[in-house]
Amino acid sequence: MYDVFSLPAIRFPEGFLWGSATAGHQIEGDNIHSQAWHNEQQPDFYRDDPKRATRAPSGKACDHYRLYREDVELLASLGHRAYRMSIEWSRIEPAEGRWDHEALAHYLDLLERLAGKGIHIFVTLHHFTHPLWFERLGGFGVADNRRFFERYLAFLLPKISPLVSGWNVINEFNQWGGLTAGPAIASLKFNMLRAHALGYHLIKRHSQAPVSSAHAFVHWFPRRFHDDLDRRMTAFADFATNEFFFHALRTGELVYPGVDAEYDPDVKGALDCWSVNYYTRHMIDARRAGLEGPRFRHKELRMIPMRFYLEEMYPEGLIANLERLRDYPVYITENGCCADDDRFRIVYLALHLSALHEALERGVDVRGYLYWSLMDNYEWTTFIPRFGLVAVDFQTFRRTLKASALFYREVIRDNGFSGETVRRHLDALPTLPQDST
Ligand code: IFM
Repeated sequence: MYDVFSLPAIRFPEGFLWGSATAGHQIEGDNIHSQAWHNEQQPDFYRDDPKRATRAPSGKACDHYRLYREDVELLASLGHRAYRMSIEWSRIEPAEGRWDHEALAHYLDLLERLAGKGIHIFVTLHHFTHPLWFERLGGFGVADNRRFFERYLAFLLPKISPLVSGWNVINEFNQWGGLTAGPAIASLKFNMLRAHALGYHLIKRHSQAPVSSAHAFVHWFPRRFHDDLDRRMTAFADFATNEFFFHALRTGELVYPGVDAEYDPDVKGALDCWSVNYYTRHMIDARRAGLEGPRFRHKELRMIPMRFYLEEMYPEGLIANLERLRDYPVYITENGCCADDDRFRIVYLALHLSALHEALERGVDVRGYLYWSLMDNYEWTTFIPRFGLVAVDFQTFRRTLKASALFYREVIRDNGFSGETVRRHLDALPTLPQDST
């Protein structure tokens, strides 16, 4: 364990943007026209969990669609100056070509309230979910379907642009398909790069605010550091999930293992900043079919009562990876942990913010940090991983501040912190149970 009480005092640059992030489907509730909602109703949804111990449908999630006014007040009371949220395409266009003006008015009211509090708003235009009708047409898997996304953006962007201070066209598509090579996955990734570029150029017609797509930056490392095969496969994993994306946006070259490279001038330079979501590191084992290794046994501590892929904390990964992104300003658009013991979140925050500061000192132009997530929410198939600074009771939807929210509020107020700040909010270091599953 690190000694977070002895961390040296750090201060971030003047004007550094502090805040938090959420996504529509994970907090709003009743997102009934989306493909995700539809999938959650199918018996097949429980195939990996026949006893329904961990999986659950999103249902009312945090009931944020109803409680958004209170949530804006909450954000402001916690001192957040920036907020990343997504707009649900399936609410705005529930049936093909039919616009729901009430849903649009809802989002405009939310954006106006946030702006009224002086909060810098980052909007994600596609955060994993889209209308069921679009999914049934093949979604982004069909290249020609980009025209539906284009039509939606052409409707939405002029209306919301004056209120938006930063854009993510698509969330984390760089990880889709995992560590597979070959034509099917390459074609999906190329489609997504082109959908990103389409969004980028459309936004530019309406907005001066910086545009990117949020990149899930996974830090891969070899199971056996001396082993050539593990190291080569680690390089492959890094290319398949990270580098293909950076390379395409920098050069316009769409390169992926198993297919001929393509060149698309619209993709080249289609970004104003890097938008980085960073959580943990992941082990690569060349001798396993899926390549993903286990965790180090001595680090198999459980932060929540289920196996979860985001449990191996590695703050240094922020430094190593951000150093690869020196050519544009960087926003951390997600970073967080899902421990039940909130004290661990304070440790996680203290270490990751220290690492982030070190990346700044090494010359990376980091402009802001958005913690994932403002509140406990729906983690796609389950409510068990709790990422929130604010606890949500999923029966009553009551919000309760955690100690980490107060720690983070002080970090924001002081534009930095020291080991002393940590001590004021953390009575003792957390202990985590060893994996027993
Ligand atoms: O909850 C997700 C989010 O939707 C995308 N990034 C990772 C988070 C934690 O798993």
